[in-house]
Amino acid sequence: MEFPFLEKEDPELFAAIAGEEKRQAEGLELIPSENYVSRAVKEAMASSLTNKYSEGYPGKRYYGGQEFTDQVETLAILRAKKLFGAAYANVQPLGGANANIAMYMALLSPGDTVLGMDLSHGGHLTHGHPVTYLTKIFNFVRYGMKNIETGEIDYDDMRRAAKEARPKIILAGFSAYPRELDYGAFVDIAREVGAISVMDIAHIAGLIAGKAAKNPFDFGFDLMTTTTHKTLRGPRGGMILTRESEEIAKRVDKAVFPGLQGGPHMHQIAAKAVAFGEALHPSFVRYAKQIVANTKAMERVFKEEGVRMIAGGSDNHLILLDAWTSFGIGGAEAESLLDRAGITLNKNMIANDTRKPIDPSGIRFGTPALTTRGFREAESAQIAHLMCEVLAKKKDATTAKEEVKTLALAHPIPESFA
Ligand code: DSN
Repeated sequence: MEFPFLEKEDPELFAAIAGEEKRQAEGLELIPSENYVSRAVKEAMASSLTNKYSEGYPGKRYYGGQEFTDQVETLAILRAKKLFGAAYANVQPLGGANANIAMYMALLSPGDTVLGMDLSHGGHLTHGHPVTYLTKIFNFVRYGMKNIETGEIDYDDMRRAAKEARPKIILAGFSAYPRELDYGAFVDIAREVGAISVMDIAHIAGLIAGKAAKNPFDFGFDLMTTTTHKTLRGPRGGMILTRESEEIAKRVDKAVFPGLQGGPHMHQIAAKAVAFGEALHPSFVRYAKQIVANTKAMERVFKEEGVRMIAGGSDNHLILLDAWTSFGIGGAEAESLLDRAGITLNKNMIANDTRKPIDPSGIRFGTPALTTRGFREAESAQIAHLMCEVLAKKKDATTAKEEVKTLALAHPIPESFA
């Protein structure tokens, strides 16, 4: 992307951005929560909408001059509802954590209980990890996997915990779990104990939108929270979707504004609208299905190589690999070795990890960004082989980097995404 004014007016800052543009173009991006957004999304983000204050919602604002911002936000809401089959959408949350916090504020009183997935089993910090301030306000009870080798969730234990703790929210969703959840079981348990069922779809929103994963709303979930910038391939931001309850949707709107946020970032909301429009296009179904096909191609290689994957493999866009058991190196060293080879991913705790978060046993990676670049099964398998060679120290990082560069150059970021 060209930045003619920035280059002239602030060369120091321009150099940093140019460096990052080059890094993204020449390396292979395997962090499963990252992607390349389209030029159209970037143009909306860079628009004059960033100049505008628009506290409130379409038709009910606290400042004048909202003729066009109302059009922008209404478009984003309409497209979000269509994409996920929701009756209501709030597109103002600034990110996924903000969306989850607003969801808690909307549905809970201080001291209420949430039943959510353990972080080390794939959950998220905002699902109740003790390092967050959320745990000073609400009570979090956790569930996890029954079988780490298959990824099966312990639904019996979840039911028992729900009956004992009587949570107000049963929260599904994850940031490092590679299997489909049994949504029917979540909804059944929530209804048995009178809880509201919420699914945090941040990681798989694009797979749901592209029909490569099931839609929790089809199973009766009450609410979904999400980011818009991962598999959904939109700008950095969040969103809250309500399946049918107007009363819940009104509580969500009040929690987002004025409860937690001030003026919405209308340039980001415009970019969300653009991304939702792209995700409604039939080509997005092909994209989402290719993400999963590419993960499966990597999974096959790791299985052949006898590498231990948490949950035994993947049904979605990400793989969690046990580097410690498979290669005798910690996650930090694995991340660093691959980084030097031009393959970017992140170290990650695994269930029942014996190591520390700063140097855990696992690495987490996935295929959304590679798929945007046009990688298919053969190249995905080639990357998995290369990763095994580097992690087993059969190939040094410098040699691997040449191979990575050749792969990256053969699959440049498409012009409409560069
Ligand atoms: N940081 C996000 C991820 O990488 O999954 C979740 O917050």
